[in-house]
Amino acid sequence: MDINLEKAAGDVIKEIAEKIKNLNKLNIIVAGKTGVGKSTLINTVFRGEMTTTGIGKPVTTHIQEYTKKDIPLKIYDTRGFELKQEVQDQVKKEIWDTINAGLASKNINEAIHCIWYCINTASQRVDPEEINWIRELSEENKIAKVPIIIVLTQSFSKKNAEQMKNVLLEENLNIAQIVPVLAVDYEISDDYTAPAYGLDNLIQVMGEALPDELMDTLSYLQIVNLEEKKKHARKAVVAATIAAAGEGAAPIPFSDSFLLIPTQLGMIVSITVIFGFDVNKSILIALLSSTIGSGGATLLGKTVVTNLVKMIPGIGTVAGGAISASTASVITAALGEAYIQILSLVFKGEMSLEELSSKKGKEMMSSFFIDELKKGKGK
Ligand SMILES: Nc1nc2c(ncn2[C@@H]2O[C@H](COP(=O)(O)OP(=O)(O)OP(=O)(O)O)[C@@H](O)[C@H]2O)c(=O)[nH]1
Ligand SMILES: [Mg+2]
Repeated sequence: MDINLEKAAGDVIKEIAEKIKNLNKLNIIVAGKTGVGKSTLINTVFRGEMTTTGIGKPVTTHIQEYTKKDIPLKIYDTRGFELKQEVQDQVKKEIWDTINAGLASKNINEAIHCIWYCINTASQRVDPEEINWIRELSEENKIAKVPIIIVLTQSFSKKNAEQMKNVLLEENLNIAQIVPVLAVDYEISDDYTAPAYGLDNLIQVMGEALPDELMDTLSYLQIVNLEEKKKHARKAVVAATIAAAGEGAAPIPFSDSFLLIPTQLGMIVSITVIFGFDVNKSILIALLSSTIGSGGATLLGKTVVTNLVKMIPGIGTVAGGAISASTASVITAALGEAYIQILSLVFKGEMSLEELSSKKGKEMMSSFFIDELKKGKGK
């Protein structure tokens, strides 16, 4: 049984699109006074520059929702939030109405998953009214339990941010976390620019606060935290490795080894979605041919595995026309890990997406794969 490389790559492309289309939608309310940096924050954390290129439409007097085609994210942006008691109460009520409408829908795609309350660190102090407002919001939240994250924006002074965080901590508010960030580099003087930081931390906190059903979505959407993507992608590798090994340790006949391929391709789909890159067919062909493909058109055929086993003694056995469970899992794990490593280089800007299908890209994938096989042997 031969698996055609072209066809496999084409199937993966289709499955990636399908998986992205079916991701659960993430809905976030972003609140805070005018000019604190809400839009800047949203546009730097998530793909799509939602608040500048997305479609905004009013939901209530003070809440505007932003969506964008093909992006599983909805941002509820509060507008005109001033510290006049009357307006404050109104905004709070509008937030509650929005949360309750989401709860009533009993649909994860309509629920509000998180609230970011933004305070500008550069303002030096938190108004007591603002603390009150957050307290009241978090009190009402006791049943709905929507995670509230206080984001200290424009925290170019880490010292001020730390002070502000401590002041807020002393208030014992019922919130998930307080996270200082600087979304974009901040020019302090001609010769000093404070570098952006903290966004990866915000994503880590989100990862802890959101339900599992939203982890793929969060990974796909966020463009600031590589470790979160890697961690999540490794879960897909572990799942595929277990599936590849099968329930028992029974050898997998070569005539059946094509059964492994869907598992491995499914893993490639998951990792691609988590990284969120626009991977095309030639990249996938490059990846597969430089790892589990032979020079020809077959994937994980007998010759491929026999050669790998010969080249790297200790990764398992090929006996009696069968591949052992341990060999299957070592190869699967190595493929997943090699793909994660190469995509990490793209994330860090050390390699372009186009380069992946070049000779250099293929050589790198191949060498990552071999290194991983060596590490995995005898496990
Ligand atoms: N350098 C730098 N500038 C920032 C940062 N965050 C916000 N700003 C600047 O602060 C100003 C206000 O930011 P916005 O993101 O528009 O603030 P907003 O909260 O969306 O404001 P409204 O939509 O009016 O409520 C803009 O000029 C931003 O460029 C940051 O992290 N770094
Ligand atoms: Mg804005």
